[in-house]
Amino acid sequence: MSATIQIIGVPIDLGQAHRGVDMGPGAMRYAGLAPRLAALGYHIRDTGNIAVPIRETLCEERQQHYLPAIRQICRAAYEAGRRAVEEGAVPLFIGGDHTLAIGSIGGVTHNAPAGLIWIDAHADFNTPATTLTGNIHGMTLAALLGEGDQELVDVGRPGPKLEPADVVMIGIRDLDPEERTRLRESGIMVYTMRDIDERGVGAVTREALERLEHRERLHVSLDMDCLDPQVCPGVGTTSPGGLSYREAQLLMEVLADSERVRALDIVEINPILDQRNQTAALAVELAASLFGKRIL
Ligand code: 6HN
Ligand code: MN
Ligand code: MN
Ligand code: MN
Repeated sequence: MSATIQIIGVPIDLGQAHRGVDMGPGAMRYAGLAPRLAALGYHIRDTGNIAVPIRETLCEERQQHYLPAIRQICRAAYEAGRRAVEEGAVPLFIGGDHTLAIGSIGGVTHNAPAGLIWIDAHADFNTPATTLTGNIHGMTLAALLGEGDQELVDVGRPGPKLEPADVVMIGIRDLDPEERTRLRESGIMVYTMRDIDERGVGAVTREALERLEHRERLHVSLDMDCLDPQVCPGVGTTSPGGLSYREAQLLMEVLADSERVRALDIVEINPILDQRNQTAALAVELAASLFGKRIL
């Protein structure tokens, strides 16, 4: 019996300002996500996209940065993730912006806790009190830890979904001033780009896995802006000095070796800003590495 990967599309673009992130799920499907993973021996179940209202139809929510709709969509993502896990499948959430992780990680931890590996240029650790943009995709991880808008904190089930000790961040290089203070005081283990420069991504990733040793199951949340914009132009919030193609691959390969990954988000791909779908194609290759593709 081969393991099942369930693809769950979440074409949400309400958590940020750039148009086009809603086309991420299509871009990854066109880049061959399902056949690539099937070739590794998985059974692939694509359950389509979660319904997301078109931005233009939500004018009355603009002032609230689309909080009511985001909450609704995250609740649906939560239920999809919860069900996938209960059915023994590995949920693969394809976005869409990073707000979807409020639902995906909540759903995956519904019946049992999991460790979270957060791979991103950003910490997404703002609250409404610290944000400079108001964009909710910059508040995702704070909400998962119980801070910020209560409506987001309580998606799926009331209260925080993770403890700070359950989270490790990799690739961080772009923090807002007050977000940075919050993060330093949070107790979360953060591996910045400097750590990767100095120690190498392999050593950093192995240490990250050790930090989460108390959690057998891992959820990986992969924001494609963790990569350097030169290899990954198709994201909304680019930040220079990111992971190279091989560094990102090695990160996935070391995570795969652990055999503990039980859920994955791939978020923030913006096909409008991309060149010939290369960011989606790279996302597919990274997913393949995470699910056990071997060079030799
Ligand atoms: N992401 N810190 C910035 C903000 O608007 O709060 C950027 C957030 C980026 C979020 O990339 O998922
Ligand atoms: Mn992010
Ligand atoms: Mn980011
Ligand atoms: Mn505002």
